[in-house]
Amino acid sequence: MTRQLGNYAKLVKGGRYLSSNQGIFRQNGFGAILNNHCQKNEADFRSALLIRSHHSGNWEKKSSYFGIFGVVIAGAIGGTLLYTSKVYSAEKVNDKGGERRLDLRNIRINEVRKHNSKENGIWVMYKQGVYDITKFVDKHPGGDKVLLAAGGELEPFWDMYTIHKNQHTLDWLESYRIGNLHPEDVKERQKRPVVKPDDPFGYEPTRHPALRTNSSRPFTAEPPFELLADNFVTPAELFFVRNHLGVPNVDVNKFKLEIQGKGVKKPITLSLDDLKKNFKHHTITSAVQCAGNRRAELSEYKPVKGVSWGIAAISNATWTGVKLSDVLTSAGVSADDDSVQHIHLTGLDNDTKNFYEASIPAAQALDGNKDVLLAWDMNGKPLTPDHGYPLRCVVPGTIGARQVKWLYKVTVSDEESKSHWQQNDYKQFNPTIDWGTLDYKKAVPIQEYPVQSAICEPKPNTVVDDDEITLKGYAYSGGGRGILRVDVSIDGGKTWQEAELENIKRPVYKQWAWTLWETTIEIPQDLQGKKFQVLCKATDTAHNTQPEFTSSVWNVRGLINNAWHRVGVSHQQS
Ligand SMILES: Nc1nc2c(c(=O)[nH]1)N[C@H]1C(S)=C(S)[C@@H](COP(=O)(O)O)O[C@H]1N2
Ligand SMILES: [Mo]
Repeated sequence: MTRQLGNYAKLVKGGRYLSSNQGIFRQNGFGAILNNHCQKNEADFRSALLIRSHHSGNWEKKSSYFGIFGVVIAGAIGGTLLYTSKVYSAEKVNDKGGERRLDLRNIRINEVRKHNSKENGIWVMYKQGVYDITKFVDKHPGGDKVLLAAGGELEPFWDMYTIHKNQHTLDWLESYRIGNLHPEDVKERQKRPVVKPDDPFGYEPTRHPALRTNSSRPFTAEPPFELLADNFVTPAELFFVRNHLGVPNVDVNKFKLEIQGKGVKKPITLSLDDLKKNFKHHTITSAVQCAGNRRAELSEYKPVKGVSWGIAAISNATWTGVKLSDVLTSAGVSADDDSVQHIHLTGLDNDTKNFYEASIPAAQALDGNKDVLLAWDMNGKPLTPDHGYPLRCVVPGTIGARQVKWLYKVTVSDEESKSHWQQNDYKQFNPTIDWGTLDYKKAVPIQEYPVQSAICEPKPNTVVDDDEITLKGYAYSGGGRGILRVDVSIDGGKTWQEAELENIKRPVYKQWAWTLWETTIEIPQDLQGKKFQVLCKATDTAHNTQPEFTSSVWNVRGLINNAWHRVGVSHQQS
């Protein structure tokens, strides 16, 4: 491992791809796999770099490359496919990969699923093909991320980055072929989810297999934290999902957005086309974080109620839409009107009695600089069903709960929304208040997020045999405050080292996106051969910093835990 790797600043200025490849290659096992493989074929390696250094896209493009190298497939296969696909993409692809082969046996899907670990072997499926890539992974150790695809299908990982397949990579994959997926399982796999109009959860979409499901009805899931810090822009398929109700079935041709309420001089109803035609389009990059992110750590201290989120109930995307301020202004709403205090946002998801609803301050909604969007696109594509298709409200810097999905009604009012989620949830209390003493009327709804950060790499319980360790993670603050610093410590906070922040051009006073960071820290003599914790804390541009202990932020609903994030690892003398 080399120290220079974590240097994001270098990555962005000149030769980003080159240094980012090297960086990513060296520091995570996945990258290492890729690198080893490619060195065998130096020409490929170089031309791939060449292609990449010619590429001068915007950050989103760059980040997807960044992602490609960091993530995908989670591993060897994906990496190699992605990698080589850039080199050979000019070639005509005669995609024979994964076709049924008469010389090979049929394998049932249950058997494939069992081969999901290094111990049991690593099998993957592509179309009708079954592949055993254990040997490949053995030869190139350290690629933990490959396990995310183990026992499952490759397509969802490829699709995520819309990578072009090519003959070289498909041939390479075929060399690991061991059989055909049993024809009955092929049929089963092709079935679409069954729509059940009478079931409140009758329209749930198919989700990416890498998502870690916390609950299925309503659906809540987070991406594997191992992948989170690999992409500045989280692929939509991996973006965390927090639904309180079933996904509504929306006919976009009949879809209408209503603007109504106090201070609305002319109530308006707009189709999606009206919105797109009549208002100026804006694209922003903004993180969404559930107020319950990192709740699981709070329950380690004392039990709390709620979805047991890990550290990945947060994601970052680009959003395209129109400003809510423009739409409200066109309806004659003015901030000077005393009855204009709160904007209620209502979604189409409901339990037949109640629709999901939340409200935000009118001052925020009417201020064009706050970038509150009515968005139809996420990462340049229409919103997916889980993220609010066809329209959602994006409220930058504010907790996820206010960023209403499947938005169909905007109501201007002199008071807050009366909804359950505004009044009887998403409020914080001091650590002594328990269920017996809790009075929701005594607290205000959480809106802006405080400063937050977490370590995505290393994984808990990693065994390090080097004399240094690389840390990677995210940091984020609400209200448009950016991240000044992320500090990491290996000795419980006695001494600190400043991490490198990913160098991205951001608007100064409205930093809606998260900040990725990384750094390599030396393991001092007295910790060698021992168990210890690495930890991080961020400081935002208002110089707010994270509290040291979960005990001081603990609250009965388990909300906005932003205590220092700690990961236990151990060192083993090599
Ligand atoms: N209509 C509607 N909007 C909603 C929700 C919901 O259940 N219904 N959940 C909210 C919560 S609590 C969060 S954290 C975010 C999550 O957004 P995501 O699923 O796109 O990540 O959506 C918010 N908007
Ligand atoms: Mo949330």
